[in-house]
Amino acid sequence: MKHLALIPVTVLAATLAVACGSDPPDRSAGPGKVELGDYSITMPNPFDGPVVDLDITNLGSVAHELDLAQVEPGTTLEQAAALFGQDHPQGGVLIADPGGATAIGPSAHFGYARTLSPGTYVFSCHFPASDGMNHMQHGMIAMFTVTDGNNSDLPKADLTITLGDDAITVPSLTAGTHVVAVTNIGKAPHEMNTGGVPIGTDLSRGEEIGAWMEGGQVGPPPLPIEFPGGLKSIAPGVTVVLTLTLKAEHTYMFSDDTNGLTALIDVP
Ligand SMILES: [Cu+2]
Repeated sequence: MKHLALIPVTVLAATLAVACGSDPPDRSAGPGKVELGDYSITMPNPFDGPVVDLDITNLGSVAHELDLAQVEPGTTLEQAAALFGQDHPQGGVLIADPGGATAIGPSAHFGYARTLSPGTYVFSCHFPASDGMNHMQHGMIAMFTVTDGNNSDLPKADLTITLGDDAITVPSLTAGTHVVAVTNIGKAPHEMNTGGVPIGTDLSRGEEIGAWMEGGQVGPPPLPIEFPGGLKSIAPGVTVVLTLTLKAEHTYMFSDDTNGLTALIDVP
């Protein structure tokens, strides 16, 4: 499980804001809007799946993640929060860890679309806050139900990134917004942390970013960094369609830290 200590250390490496209404699923076309705040997650519930298409905006002042877990139906938010407070959550109410989204920077607009089997899911953010607690402990957790009634397809992708056991393969990229199908073609689970810095930045300074994030992202980052959103560990054969917005004149790193794989791409 990847619920703790998830800050990518390479650079290149309130209240519970829970959308828990009982409205019928929205069967209108188009992605569901998800808004991230400091520290809240606002999203549709229930969600008419099994294709879950989310249009995510970070309205907060710091980067957030969306850890994703499938839990037993009937699990309470308190039970889920208690589970994710463990170092290695397992058993109990937890059914699966399908793989959510890695760091999404302030003001970033990010798309996350995939198939999820009908069930009960929890999004939460485990990034450290400056007071020693994490964002989830400040209320950044939301539970949602995925139903099985929608026949919509995954968004059509413009580009493909493959996560293999020996390499991350990324095509040449241009500035702007891209719809990217990310597929795990390997035999092991793989993740894709994503970060961008101005071309020419000393990449060995990545650890400074890691330390700044561990400290709760207080003040400006030690060097300019973009977090367009990435993908937590997905199982072999899984495809998630991400919408990524890339800045010109930046070097982007796509990294699978667990497996020590990286791909560096300059966006002109
Ligand atoms: Cu957060």
